[in-house]
Amino acid sequence: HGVLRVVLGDQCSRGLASLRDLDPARDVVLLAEVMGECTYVRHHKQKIVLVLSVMRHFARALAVRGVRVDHIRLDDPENTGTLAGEVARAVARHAPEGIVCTVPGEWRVLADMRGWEEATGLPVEIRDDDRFLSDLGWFRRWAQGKKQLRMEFFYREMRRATGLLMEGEAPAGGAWNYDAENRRKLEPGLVPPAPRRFPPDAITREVMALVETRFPGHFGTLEAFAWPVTAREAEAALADFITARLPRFGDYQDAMATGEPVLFHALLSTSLNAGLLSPRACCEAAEAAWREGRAPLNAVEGFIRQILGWREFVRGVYWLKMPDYAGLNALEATRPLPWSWWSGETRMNCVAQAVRQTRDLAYAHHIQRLMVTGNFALLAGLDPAAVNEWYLTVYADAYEWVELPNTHGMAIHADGGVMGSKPYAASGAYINRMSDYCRGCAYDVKQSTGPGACPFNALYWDFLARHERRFANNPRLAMPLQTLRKMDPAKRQALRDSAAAFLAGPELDPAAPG
Ligand code: FAD
Ligand code: DLZ
Ligand code: SF4
Repeated sequence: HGVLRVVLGDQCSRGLASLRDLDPARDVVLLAEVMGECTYVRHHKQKIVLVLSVMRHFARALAVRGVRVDHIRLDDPENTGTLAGEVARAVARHAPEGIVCTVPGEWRVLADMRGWEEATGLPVEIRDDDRFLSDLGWFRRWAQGKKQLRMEFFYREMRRATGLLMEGEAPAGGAWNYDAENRRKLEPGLVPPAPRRFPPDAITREVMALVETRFPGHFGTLEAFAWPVTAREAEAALADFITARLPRFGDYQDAMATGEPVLFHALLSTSLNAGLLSPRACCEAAEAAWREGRAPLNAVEGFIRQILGWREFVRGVYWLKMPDYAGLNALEATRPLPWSWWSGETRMNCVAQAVRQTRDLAYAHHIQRLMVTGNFALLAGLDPAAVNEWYLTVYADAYEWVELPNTHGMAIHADGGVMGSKPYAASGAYINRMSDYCRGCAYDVKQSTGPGACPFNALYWDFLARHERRFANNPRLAMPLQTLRKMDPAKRQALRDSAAAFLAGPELDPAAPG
């Protein structure tokens, strides 16, 4: 009668808190594949394959080490379909003296977990998830009394606390942030190296077949599935990134290019978020590459900032602000999601590229998420709940703790400025500067009004005009707002008419054709 140790699909880490004092002679580890977790949003097929395959590989690795594993498969005829149901059944099977879990990555699951004690009549210990570089109590104290939470200041504290890229008390190289050097467009002739792929093994192939039969209507295709599904594969993916792409990660961090979905990005978020890779290992590998002269400081600092800064910061914001955070809608946006976000059928080439790539890979890099679909959602005033659901559905790395602050906060400003001091609104000129998409587009990025004009242009001015009063005192929007105020009224009206015509037109149709 040992302890029942519950491990969720994104908790498949050797050092997980709830596995730490495991007694192999007495305890049982429960891993449960359940319909409820596969369908609370209609996840991309690759995400379900990823999570279930990671669970199956992890269960096998634990069993090999002599741990008693109770692994419930999705197609087990007795499967109740919920985590709570499977915990109850496991309690009946093993009669443990208690249950030990680790705080999950979503508020929804934590609320459920808090009910397990009453449901089972057993003590349930919910341990902090310490697979992060910061601690939530510390974040809460750091945030206390601050009018605005700024990632940059949090990040500096984290650099000091961890010693990463520090030279004594000073930041390596003399500056905290080299973002200004990270703004290059992909030059013609520069071909990014193909990232290492991890083709499905027998276990993954079995899960792929299961997912095709059980979730045929879910978004996405499986053909290109190549994600790491074990810790060993994730380490190989990290090594591949550090040698092949990190040196140019900084320069091209904001670039977008047709047919180049990855560029010099890491492709590590699925592994980090599922628990196959530790954030510290990623940062240390990058720092070592710099110290040994294998990668420049702007690249290494930029990469470490994403993990040590942004990733930790969004998690802090999520747990600080939930559950109210999810319901915020500061800009009172209500428009339904256009069907083209599922079909990829839109004349806007940048959006079509992002959606089609997302369908095939369950991946888009940060600038595509933020400045193409995110920017579109912001400017067109798409309903935040629908936008959030889309982002949580379509990316293989999406769990609410990281998806929600990025979407709600960074991309669409639904949180009214908790995450960022200004909305990331941009016209077509930004996308044209950072990508080659506009060359292949049916719309003209140089035009602002009329049916052939890039929709981002009129939408941008329309957005500012709609929210002119709200942003009147925002210093970071002072310049464009002044331009708007000085604009010839006829021009301003033409922009607003163009935006209105676009928003009422077929591109925004929420329903599938036919
Ligand atoms: P790289 O660009 O190579 O970055 C390296 C690592 O840094 C990533 O693996 C990731 O762990 C971390 N990172 C970078 N930016 C962020 C960020 N803003 N927040 C948190 N971690 C970051 N990331 C997710 O992991 N899950 C999500 O559901 C998610 N949803 C997003 C939604 C929107 C609207 C936006 C704008 C961003 C979102 N991001 C999300 C952040 C970021 O886009 C992805 O982490 C990144 O694209 C993953 O690809 P990569 O591993 O190649 O990242
Ligand atoms: C995402 C996911 C999926 C698709 N399936 C399962 C599952 O069958 N069993 C499980 O324990 N976890 C799964 N997960 C991950 C959970 O949804 C995740 O733990 C929560 O979203 C909290 O991050
Ligand atoms: Fe996107 Fe506008 Fe460029 Fe077309 S012209 S690709 S819609 S930014």
